[in-house]
Amino acid sequence: MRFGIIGAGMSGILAGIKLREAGHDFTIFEKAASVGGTWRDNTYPGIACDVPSHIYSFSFDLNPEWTYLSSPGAEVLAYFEDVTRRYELDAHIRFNDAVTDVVWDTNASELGWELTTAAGHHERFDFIVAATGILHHPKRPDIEGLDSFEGPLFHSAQWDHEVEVDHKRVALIGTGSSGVQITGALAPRVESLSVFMRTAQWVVPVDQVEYTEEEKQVWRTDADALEKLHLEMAKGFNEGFGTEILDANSGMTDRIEGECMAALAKLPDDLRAKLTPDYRPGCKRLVVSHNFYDAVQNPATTIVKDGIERIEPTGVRTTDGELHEVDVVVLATGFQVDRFMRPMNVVGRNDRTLDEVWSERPTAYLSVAVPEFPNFFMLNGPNSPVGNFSLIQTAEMQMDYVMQLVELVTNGQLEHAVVTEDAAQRFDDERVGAAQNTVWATGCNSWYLDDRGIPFAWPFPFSRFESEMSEPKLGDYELAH
Ligand code: N01
Repeated sequence: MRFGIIGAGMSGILAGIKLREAGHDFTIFEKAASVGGTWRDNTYPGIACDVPSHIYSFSFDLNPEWTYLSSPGAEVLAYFEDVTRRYELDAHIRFNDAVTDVVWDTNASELGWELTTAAGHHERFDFIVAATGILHHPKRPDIEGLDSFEGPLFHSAQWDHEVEVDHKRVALIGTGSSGVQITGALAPRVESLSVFMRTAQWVVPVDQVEYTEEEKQVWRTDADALEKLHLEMAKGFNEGFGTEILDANSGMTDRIEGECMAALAKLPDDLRAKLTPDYRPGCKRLVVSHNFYDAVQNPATTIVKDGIERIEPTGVRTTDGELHEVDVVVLATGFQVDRFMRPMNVVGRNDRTLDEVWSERPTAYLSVAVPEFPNFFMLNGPNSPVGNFSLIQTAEMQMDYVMQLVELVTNGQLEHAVVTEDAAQRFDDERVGAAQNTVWATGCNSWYLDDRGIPFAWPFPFSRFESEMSEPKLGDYELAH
């Protein structure tokens, strides 16, 4: 069996490790020159993983060396590079070659996927694992005059390190997780930081916990202690952020609100008024920060709540008529979360393209499979659990599920792993129903919402995801004749 893996970020690396372990033949296609995905691309000042590092690690490769509870982005990237090296994946990765087409070929005697890259490379595979990420395509905001700005202007995920920001006047548009981390890092460095905040965010204050040499030494020498830490943290996060948070009126939601309100209460009145949200915590992804409340009180920082009228050559004009003159504009405006592997041309059975199937919005049976796309799986695909917990754990569960489907194909129980239309529709109907009862649907705008305003993330308790991924339901797949 031959596997084509698309993407050498966290999930693609995981897929390679699992396939290598099982003795399969695979190639990982990576459009960039190195591994790491989002952690390679996002290098903005202040970047850190706000999910604790000891759960943002592969369960089979825990890392005693994490420096902080939430370690800096460069450290997370170094971890993935190190894993790639130690599991000898480099030789399997085709760098600097984007996949352009993946077509289910029915002409050859053996059915399979014909994969083509931008460089004109063709290869045939029995299975495809699309590990292309969710937060991948930067979203440029629809603001008039964006191209008229005379100075440097760039997206948070495409930070231009050639541009000097120290002692400069900087405009930062967007206050999601990226914008808040950038605010914390830039405020002490710049002449002025104008933070354009369209909607106040719930920002949970946390301590920045640095691990001591003694703690690391324990984890280096006692694998059980390290695993216990990982399991306990994962349990807490999955129960809390994977389950309890779904309920807008849960005790956890109230506790989070209390913590944020206590931090807000220490701010001057005008700042508190600007920064206090008017929706339930958890409706948008919670932002977590150890330095945001200090940064907003830095004399260099101004929180601008007036809407943006347009960008002009010298700055940002707000709806009150004021021109905020700046040297640099940073767009921390998020990602196009409905793209997934597209614009890749993916053509399944009966010439159905993924673009057609997803013409309204992307969906996937149990977040992994799409009808008419045999032996084609996604990691962190549409309807996956997302939020304030580890996407690594999600991808690991999805990959274990995929490996079981592969086994069903290799042992002949399935001719190909292709989910039935009926099963996919049933899942989607239930998912959409459940999604409308979650905190995400309680009156805020966020990247969790689809074009109809319905949350697309996994809306059930995390335990249900674990149970669905533990074993494929054979009856939901087309059985071998
Ligand atoms: O993007 P976002 P992000 N005019 O979409 C604003 C992950 N992540 O890159 O709230 C003005 O959350 C928009 O305003 P509003 C994490 O999953 C993880 O920050 O829509 N403003 C909002 O403030 C996260 O959730 C880590 O009113 C405009 C911001 O831009 C996800 O990435 C770190 C605008 C976009 O926020 C995305 O976070 C960083 C406009 N036209 C990110 N358009 C970890 O530590 C948009 N905005 C793991």
